[in-house]
Amino acid sequence: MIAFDIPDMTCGHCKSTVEGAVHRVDARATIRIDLAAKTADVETAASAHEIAEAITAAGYTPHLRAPR
Ligand SMILES: [Cu+2]
Repeated sequence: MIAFDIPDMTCGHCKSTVEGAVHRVDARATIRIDLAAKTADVETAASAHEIAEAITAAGYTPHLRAPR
């Protein structure tokens, strides 16, 4: 699992924008977003770098957390 903090994600619209960005990289990705905690957990075959770039291109600032 790849875990990101995305502090500039604030509402349901942000959530769906980030989900869409991840799914454009990997349509089979599973993404779990906690808006209160401003975190996104992603299960994907894509690399953390690819996912982070897509989220950045969508206008957000992902910070990779250490893998758990
Ligand atoms: Cu928003």
